[in-house]
Amino acid sequence: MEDTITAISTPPGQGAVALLRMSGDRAVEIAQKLFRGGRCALAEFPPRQQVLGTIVDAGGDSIDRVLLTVFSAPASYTGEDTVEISCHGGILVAGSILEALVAAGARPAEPGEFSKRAFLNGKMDLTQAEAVMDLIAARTSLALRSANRQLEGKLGQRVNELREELLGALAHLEAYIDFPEEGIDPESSEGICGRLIEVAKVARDLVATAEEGRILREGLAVVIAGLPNAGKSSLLNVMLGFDRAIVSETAGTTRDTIEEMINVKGIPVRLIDTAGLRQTEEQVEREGVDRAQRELKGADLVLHVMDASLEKVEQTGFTEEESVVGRRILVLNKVDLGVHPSWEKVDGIRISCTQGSDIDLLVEAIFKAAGREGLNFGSEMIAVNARHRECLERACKHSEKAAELLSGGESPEFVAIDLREALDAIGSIVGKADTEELLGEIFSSFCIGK
Ligand SMILES: Nc1nc2c(ncn2[C@@H]2O[C@H](COP(=O)(O)OP(=O)(O)OP(=O)(O)O)[C@@H](O)[C@H]2O)c(=O)[nH]1
Ligand SMILES: [Mg+2]
Repeated sequence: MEDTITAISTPPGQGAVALLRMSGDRAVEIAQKLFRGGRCALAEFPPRQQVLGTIVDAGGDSIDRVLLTVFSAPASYTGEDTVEISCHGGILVAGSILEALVAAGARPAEPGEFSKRAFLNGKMDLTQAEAVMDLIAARTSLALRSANRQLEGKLGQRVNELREELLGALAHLEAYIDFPEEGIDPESSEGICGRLIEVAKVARDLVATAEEGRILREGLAVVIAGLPNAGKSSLLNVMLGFDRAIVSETAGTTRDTIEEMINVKGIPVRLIDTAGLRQTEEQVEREGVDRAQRELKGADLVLHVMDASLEKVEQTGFTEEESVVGRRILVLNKVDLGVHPSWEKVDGIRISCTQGSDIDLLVEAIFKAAGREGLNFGSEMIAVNARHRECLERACKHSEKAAELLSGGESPEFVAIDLREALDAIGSIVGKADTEELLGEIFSSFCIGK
């Protein structure tokens, strides 16, 4: 972390302003080399106050008029001295300033390096650093709220509580390891077991939110499928609100899968239009059908579109395997043309894409189907990601194993192995996976003399 790093923090492209960031011990010194303006040297200028001036290149030619702000360590995002430069938002302007900063001694930052430094400098734990990315990537209000909770440290807090429990249990065990002649009395053993089982339970509850986490971060995969000409592409278009896919009366129009993100009452949904399912000799269409079938395999939900104006056929286009996919909504389309009597008793959502009628019923059904996945993560809105899930599952397994060994009368050394594994797994969630702290814990909170 000795380098001073810099990057353009705003997205590439043309805009009113762009922002460059520079962080590290030499940030102020490097900025000073290129900055002309202000009533005093930047090092003396009050932090967090903008100063107007000009950035010049190595030859002294001005690049742009800018507003510059100094954040003195540790009161900055990274915890280091940081300089932010707001310039005009042109690709060349921001790029030239970046080049000048690098020429003056800064190093181009790697992706996520500012947040990584924030973590290493103790500004945030790992879950919070991850939440920064979630926040930026959030596409619905629900995803945003969940990311914000995590950024506030809610998940970190819960994980730290688990960690404390494990550390406490381990501290107890360590004492017995140090004085083996004493042996663990049954009461202590029971107490430790109870703690471990409780940790495993809470960890498992958190694991259960991983599905919500996945949906909020990646979106619910909703695949529109069915026979050719049923109106699948029309459905995609009407749900998107613009003509994204080609619609035509020719069966077999869509070949490539077409994916767009929509917002279903706060739930991000990846809506995927596919080729009509039918046997075909035509090579390109067959590739389309293959692609449709691949999407169906990864679907969270299938919107099975049928033409309700035609007589109901047993042939659905789905293979036997696809037909048993549990989550499917039958969509009976083209009701404006009249519904064929054979559909009378069939349970499905009746819509017309051309008239846009009852699409809201379908949206409601999608929302409900997503709800079945349990998008109910309580008021705390904690929804773990895949990494957290893996760590939590590991912690769960080892806590339970340790409890089992302990209650089976295993020696404390043996039990401690699993306990440390559990602790390591839990610690990796927030980025504390060392055993250094354990020593402190043992001697500060534990009375050896018992
Ligand atoms: N009357 C009526 N026609 C519709 C409706 N929805 C779609 N259509 C028509 O049905 C035809 C096929 O629509 P598409 O959306 O292309 O059907 P598709 O399922 O995507 O077809 P493929 O891509 O070939 O599998 C077009 O002529 C649409 O205008 C509807 O609700 N009512
Ligand atoms: Mg189509």
